[in-house]
Amino acid sequence: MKTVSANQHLNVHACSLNEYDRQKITISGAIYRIRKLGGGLFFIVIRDGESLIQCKLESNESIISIEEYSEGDYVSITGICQKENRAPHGAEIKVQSIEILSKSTEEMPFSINQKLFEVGLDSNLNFRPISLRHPKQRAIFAIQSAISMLFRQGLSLIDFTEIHTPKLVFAGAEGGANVFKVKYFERELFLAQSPQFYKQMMVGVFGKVMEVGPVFRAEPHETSRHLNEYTSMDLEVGPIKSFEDIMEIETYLLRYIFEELPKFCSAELKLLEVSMPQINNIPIIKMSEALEIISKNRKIKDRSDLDPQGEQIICQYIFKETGSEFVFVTHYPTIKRPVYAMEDPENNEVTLSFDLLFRGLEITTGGQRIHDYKMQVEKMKRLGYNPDDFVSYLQIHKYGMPPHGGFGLGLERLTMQLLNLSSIKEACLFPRTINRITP
Ligand code: AMO
Repeated sequence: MKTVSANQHLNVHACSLNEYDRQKITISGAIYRIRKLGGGLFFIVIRDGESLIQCKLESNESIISIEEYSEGDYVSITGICQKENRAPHGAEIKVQSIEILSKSTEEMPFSINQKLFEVGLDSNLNFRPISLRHPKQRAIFAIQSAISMLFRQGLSLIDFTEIHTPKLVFAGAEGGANVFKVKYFERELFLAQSPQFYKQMMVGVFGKVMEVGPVFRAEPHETSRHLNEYTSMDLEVGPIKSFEDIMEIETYLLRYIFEELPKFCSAELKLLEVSMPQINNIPIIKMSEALEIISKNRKIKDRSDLDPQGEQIICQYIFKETGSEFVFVTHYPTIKRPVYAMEDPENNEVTLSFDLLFRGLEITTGGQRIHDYKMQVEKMKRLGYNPDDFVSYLQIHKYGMPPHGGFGLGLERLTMQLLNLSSIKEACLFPRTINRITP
């Protein structure tokens, strides 16, 4: 007897059911729905972590009593697999026996077997282990999983090495107040705001490095675009000729991810009716030009950064002019960029850096870094840092570094924009915000 369980045997999927025509098989999963068809006929639909499996039960032919089972019960079903065009994956199981592996003791807080998922954000997040079982919620994270896998795969293909850097760190790399302090025995450490210093250190070792990992920002506000813990997809590379090399790599990588994505999650992309962006060349504009465009729409108070509305105006303008849903905005003001950012030698009020905006939202920051020791120490002093606090980081500058740069791409922000979600919390399995720390 063959056992088909996507949970236990990763190489066998519900979608390969039709390979077992007329054979006796066992599957396991949670009861998704029980449908009475009349004449003693029932459908029990099983959710097996991969997909749905239709099982047909003729109760008058068997000793199985359907009343024993309810939605959510985790069961093991044995029966004969048979072709059925109307069933998911073209096959169903004619049930011979059912074993309950785990009985659901409570009624579901909401239905997860309806086509639409009409549950408010708070209930969705409060009952996250349950809401994520809805096919539409699950689809978000199947797509997200494929994105982060393709990020790593796309960079492996061009010889990047994957690294894993500490999340307990001696200093916040991004400046600002949004750093979490951690009591570390008798000392104080911080939760990493980004892998910035470490990925730079590793350029001196491998030349091209990448990391996908958690980072922490003590955001004291709830917004639709901020989390206090998010997944950062980072790369760092040297030697480079200019920070434009970094934008070229990001263009290649996004093109790769969006071209490959349908191969890994076409059913989920279809279920969520995702409109895939087309990437040819991504338009590039300077921050000063962006501000000019925005000022034609409305007054600008702060000329050092783009606010959310400004980002939307720029994206709408670029889409109208070029058809691109992405735009690089370059040369951000020095006062708005962290201490490691390389200043433009022709105008030190701006940096050789960029943000990438996608459908009205910043999803990436990147740029060239300072590689010269004197220049880095001078900038630290100018910004009020004590270089003695950064001795281990400054080793890279002291002992020779190539011109280098990189970027950080927020996985949840990319997911949110691609899937047209209204809050970043929907793009995070278990979001952390100032008001939410469970589940
Ligand atoms: P930055 O701080 O701009 O740059 O962050 C990079 C990207 O991370 C995402 N992001 C966030 N996502 C969710 N919640 C937040 N609170 C949050 N903050 C940032 C955004 C943003 O574009 N070290 C640099 C990157 C680099 O230059 O390599 C950095 O971390 O998508």
